[in-house]
Amino acid sequence: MKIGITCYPTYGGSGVVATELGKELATLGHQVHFISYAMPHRLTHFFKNVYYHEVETSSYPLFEQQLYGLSLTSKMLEVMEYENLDLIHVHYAIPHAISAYLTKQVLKQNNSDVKIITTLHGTDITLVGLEPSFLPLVKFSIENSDGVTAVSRFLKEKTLTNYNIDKEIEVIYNFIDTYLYKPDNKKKEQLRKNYVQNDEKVLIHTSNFRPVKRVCDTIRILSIVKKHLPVKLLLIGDGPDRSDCERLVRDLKLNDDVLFLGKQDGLEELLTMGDVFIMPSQSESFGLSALEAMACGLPVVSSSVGGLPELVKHNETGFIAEFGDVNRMAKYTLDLLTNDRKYKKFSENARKRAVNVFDKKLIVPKYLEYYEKVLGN
Ligand code: GMT
Repeated sequence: MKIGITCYPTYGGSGVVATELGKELATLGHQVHFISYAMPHRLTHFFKNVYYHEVETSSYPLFEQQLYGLSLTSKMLEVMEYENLDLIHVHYAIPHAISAYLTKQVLKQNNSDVKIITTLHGTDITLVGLEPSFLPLVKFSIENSDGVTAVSRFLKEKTLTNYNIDKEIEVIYNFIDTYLYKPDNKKKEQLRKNYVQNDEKVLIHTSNFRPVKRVCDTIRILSIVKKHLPVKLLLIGDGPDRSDCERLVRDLKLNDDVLFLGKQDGLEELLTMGDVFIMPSQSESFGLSALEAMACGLPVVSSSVGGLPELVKHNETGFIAEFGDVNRMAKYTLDLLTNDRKYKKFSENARKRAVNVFDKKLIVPKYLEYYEKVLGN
């Protein structure tokens, strides 16, 4: 197949899923054309069968706002003209799905066609898409995609009810390369020497530090756990809430206990040095970073919002608690860190669940089957 993929190229989970999917499809022999405003950050080097088309935006003084959606449509049309794609798969509805729809309409004028598949990832449905300025277009673009997938059952239900849509939506979970993301005790020991003392436990959180992630809650959880055992919190990533978090750390006098590592590549290595992964989000359609941690053998203590209960099996691969309930999350964390047998069992369960349910070898074929279905093959 010849497949176009549009996604946000930066650090967000939707871009990661889109890029890893494209790389896998290319490995399977399909031709993949990424169309975006920058090179997706996981396209680190040359991959056979992968092409990248950069969307240029105009900075003409009349346009106070950038017209990205229109520039993207033009680039999709250009790629279609020269590459004759079978389908365009857009990740994150806004504005990608509407640009793809426009592309399809222009092609129709020339008696040509392309199938459009939209994958809904999270805040495109639960937050941004609900803003009155976006809602009608998000609804329209979902209704007029040839195929729609959602990354959890939760997100599918939210889409159908919040937008009053009557459309088949296929649930295809996020996936992980469990060969790359795996427990590694040797690496764990080496890395820990750089950050923590021998007897200290390590809590890890990775995110883009947006308010929905509630990163400050990870610090509150640490401050409770720390009263009972030596422990450090590694915060990986950056974003709007970082300054608030740093302020809270100073207020609670936890300067030596919370390490801000900023944006990092090579997460698969850093995660191996953690003991428990903390995800206290207020909204989370799936929780890809929790899956990355599970694949590395880290039990997850998370909130119970959105699609998280579909990923984290309570009292088996970790624990879930109501969002904001830092006392309960701290209690669960302590329970894991003070009971070696339980910890070992949960760690094994987390790894097993990642391998048996969410490995890329199981999920990527589901996308391919869905492509075939939409193409009518
Ligand atoms: O919806 C977002 O906030 C953006 C998106 C992203 O690009 O990071 O995140 C969502 O997509 C991920 C990949 O499918 C999911 O694992 C995340 O749970 C989801 N984020 C939220 O729902 C907040």
